[in-house]
Amino acid sequence: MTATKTALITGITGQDGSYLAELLLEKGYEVHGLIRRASTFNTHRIDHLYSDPHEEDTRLFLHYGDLTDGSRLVTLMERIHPDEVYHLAAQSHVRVSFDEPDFTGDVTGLGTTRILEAIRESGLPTRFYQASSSEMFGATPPPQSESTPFYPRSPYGAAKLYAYWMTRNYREAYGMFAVNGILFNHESPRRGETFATRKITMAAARIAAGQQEFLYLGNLDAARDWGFAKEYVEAMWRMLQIDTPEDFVVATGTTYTVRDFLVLAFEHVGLDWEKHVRFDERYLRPTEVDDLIGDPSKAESLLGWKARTLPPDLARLMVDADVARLAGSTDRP
Ligand code: NDP
Ligand code: GDR
Repeated sequence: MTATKTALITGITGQDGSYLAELLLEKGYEVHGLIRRASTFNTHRIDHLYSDPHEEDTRLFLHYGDLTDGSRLVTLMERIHPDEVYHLAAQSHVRVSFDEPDFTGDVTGLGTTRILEAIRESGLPTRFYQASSSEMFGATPPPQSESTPFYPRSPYGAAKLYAYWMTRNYREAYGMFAVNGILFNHESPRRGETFATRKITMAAARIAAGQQEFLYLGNLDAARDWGFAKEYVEAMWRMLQIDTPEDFVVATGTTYTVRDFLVLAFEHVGLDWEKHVRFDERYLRPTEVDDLIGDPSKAESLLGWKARTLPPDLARLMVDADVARLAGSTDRP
């Protein structure tokens, strides 16, 4: 098949990058991904998409690179000439950002500037997607929309807010097609194992199988607008297909607490969560985001995008996937 368009995905080895790569390959794109060199393999989420680059019909290409290495990003832009860049790479863990604020600012904040500069330097008409976050709203009460004031509550949220404004600035200053997708939490069986939902669904599966007794968690009262990652990458793609670059909130419009999610996951395997969950203060954050509910009406009307999977189904599908993985019936992420 001759590729229709060429895309570069940073963060292709992450949860969203893997779903987006699948979507773009299905749409006929040639897909390039930025990966970090590690001493162990970090490509398990995309291994099923990868084929020998010597084969003629290969449309997925991986390149070593790091967001802290601006010259490498310039070289890759010149080599790949992408029509679209989806910038998903980041130090994405909010709790970890309190331990590593400097690193998080460098990668999650400045990393965006480096890639925007690489695009500007290239002079190409590349369209740019920035993975902005509901964490930028932080302490501002819900519902949160594109016009809600920002009030980040973590080094991660502050770094994302800097990247948000840099994206807007490159759009306004240089006329670049650069957009912010302000995505609320989205989860899946591919979610990193230290994020709350996945920690819960893995524990539910392991406890039900008799392989674990207790699950240690922090704040159970925080409320989040949780959707399904596989659906959210479709919204990213749609944002780069419209005529005028604009920023969009992507969310379900519903809210559930961490405790609600626990109930949903544990009930699905017939367990009483209260017998198994223990508190550990190490999972608390110095400043917490208490309540997020996105208003996705702009994405619904201008992108024709609407979340289909809500937290009850999301919790069940994630638990089912972890139960299957534990039983060895699938190793597919
Ligand atoms: P993940 O943590 O699963 O993936 C992060 C990706 O970034 C990985 O591919 C990781 O590589 C890569 N990465 C990290 N640091 C660097 C670096 N220095 N140089 C190059 N690559 C790097 O995140 P998600 O898929 O969940 O999220 C995607 C993006 O969307 C992130 O920017 C996140 O902050 C943002 N976001 C996520 C939301 C969510 O609910 N999931 C909501 C709103 C925004 P490696 O595999 O080697 O670690
Ligand atoms: P979040 O997701 O901080 O919203 O950021 P996370 O799953 O880490 O936390 C959600 C809520 O759960 C509470 N919590 C715990 N969290 C973790 N990780 N581990 C625990 O043991 C635990 N116990 C309770 C947290 O305090 C919090 O209130 C995610 C990331 O994907 C970001 O990159 C993204 O930008 C935002 O979602 C939108």
